[in-house]
Amino acid sequence: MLTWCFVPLLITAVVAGERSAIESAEATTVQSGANSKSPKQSAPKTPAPNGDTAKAKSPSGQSKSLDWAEVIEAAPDPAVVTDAALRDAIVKTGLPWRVRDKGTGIEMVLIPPGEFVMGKSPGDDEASDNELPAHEVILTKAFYLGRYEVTQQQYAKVMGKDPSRFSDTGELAVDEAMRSGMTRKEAEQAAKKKAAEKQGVGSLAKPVEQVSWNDCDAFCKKTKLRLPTEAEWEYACRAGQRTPRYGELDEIAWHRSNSEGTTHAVGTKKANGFGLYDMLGNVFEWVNDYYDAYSADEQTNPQGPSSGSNRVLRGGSWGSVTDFVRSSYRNGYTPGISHTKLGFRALRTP
Ligand SMILES: [Ca+2]
Repeated sequence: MLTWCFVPLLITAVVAGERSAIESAEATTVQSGANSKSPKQSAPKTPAPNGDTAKAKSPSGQSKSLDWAEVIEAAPDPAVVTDAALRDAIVKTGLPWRVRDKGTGIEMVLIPPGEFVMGKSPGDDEASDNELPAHEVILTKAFYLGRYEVTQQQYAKVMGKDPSRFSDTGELAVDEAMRSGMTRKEAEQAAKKKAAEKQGVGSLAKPVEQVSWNDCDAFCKKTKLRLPTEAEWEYACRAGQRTPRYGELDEIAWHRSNSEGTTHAVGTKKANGFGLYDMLGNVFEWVNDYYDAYSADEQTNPQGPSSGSNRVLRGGSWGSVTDFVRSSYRNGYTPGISHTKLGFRALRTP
């Protein structure tokens, strides 16, 4: 695993560049260099058996059950969670690894407690000043995080509508049909028919976009889910890695140079070491925290600033230049704004 190294801090105010409205908000920053720690390790334990049960046994023999979820796979799959230390940390929680939230159908994986260095990765020359100072973060509680970005179908099921532009039922599809000579009514009917034919696949498996932070908050309040904190998001994204990205960019992420100007179905790029897809790219993900500069202090279960005007966006999008598509990249944006580059991922406390 990676070793801890110490880094001096420096804080520099940076003014956002003039790109598009969202892209300019993608660059308000701070930074440092640092190192790594992976989740605390323990000796390998015998994993709980896979199975369709609502319980998993911890190494101590304790069973924990979840009344809100169905278990898809009790123990972490070594082909997905390839790092033995991460698998041990997952098993040690006594909680099932891969579950489905009964209320929304959202598939989630268990992220175990651990420690990591949050902020600029060592030697990351694409990092901005707002990723500094890198600082130690301790997360003491396990949580379940959506394996994929929330999809259009999942969002519509809860909120009664799909605001996404890149959708067979969205305004873009209707606009295009009208340009080919259909009336609005005909275009809307055609879009609806196409969506029904592609139930669960195609554009319905694309991430929801054109959602504001407020929209995501409303979704969470209706579902007993919540947005991850900024620290939970980065810890989950890194999956024990201290590198700028958890894999080779084009293999893991849809971004400006490979997306052809649109979102893509979730889970079509390679997952990270926790089995999470599209943490980088596809749509930016709103997290719960207000946006502000980092502190150098070690923090335990940080919740972000207690007040502020902007909320944090993470991970870059289908429209982002490559330096935004990194594990430590961050920016703040007004919580009422929606955009085709903005979506989210849901978290559930066990
Ligand atoms: Ca994403």
